[in-house]
Amino acid sequence: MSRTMVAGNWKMNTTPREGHELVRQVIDRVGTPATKVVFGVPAIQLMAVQALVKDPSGYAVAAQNMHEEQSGAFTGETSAAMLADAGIEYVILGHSERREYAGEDDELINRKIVAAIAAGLKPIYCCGEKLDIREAGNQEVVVGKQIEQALGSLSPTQIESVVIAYEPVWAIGTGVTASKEQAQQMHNYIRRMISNQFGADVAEHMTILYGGSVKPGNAAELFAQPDVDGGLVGGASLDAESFAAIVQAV
Ligand code: G2H
Repeated sequence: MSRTMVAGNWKMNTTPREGHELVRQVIDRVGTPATKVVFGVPAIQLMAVQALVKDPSGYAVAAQNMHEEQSGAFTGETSAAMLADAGIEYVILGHSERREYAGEDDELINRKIVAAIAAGLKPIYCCGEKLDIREAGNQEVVVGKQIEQALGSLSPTQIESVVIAYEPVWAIGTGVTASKEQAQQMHNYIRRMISNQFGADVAEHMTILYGGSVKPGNAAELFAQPDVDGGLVGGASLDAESFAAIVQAV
């Protein structure tokens, strides 16, 4: 099975009406995609977009977050079971904005990942270093520690459900993209880490996405790198023409 994927992360953008139109326009442009295409949409739009992407094949929906507990008195939260029952396939976990604004750390993210997999969801686990870490040359140490804490406890069966998104924080929403060499170097490092812990076969099949100012103009060269399997796309996923062009760059 192909490792490739392009996932849009709309973040807190689009009303339900706008989201419906955006998905319709992407499907109109792309038709049946040559890669897996995922729409990471606001919670209120999950079921409506899920209904929209049933046809043609190749599309799926991601939640942008979920709670780590199965159920209970957690006002305003969404559980893994709720997402799974609604037919949602993916959930984005550990995005740097949730680390920054909701105080999430890799210990909590690990609990969310375990809960997601138990419910049958596929987590898209985000990791990546901040600018000061990159400037000090410590990106491998920091990203390695994130992955160890978030994914280290998983069994070989559990890890097979996980997609990793490497998103250097200094490239998110800034217009600055990692160079293709920087992306390939970190993706290769991550794949070797997965190989060491879970075996070469798991690593060979793992989808590792790049995220951080992916645009139609830089997608093809990033996706051409041997360990870059596609992208997690924020700003450019809000424009149907741009997102369709990125999907077609895989
Ligand atoms: C990183 C990315 C999507 P953008 O957050 O996850 O956003 O493409 O706007 O940098």
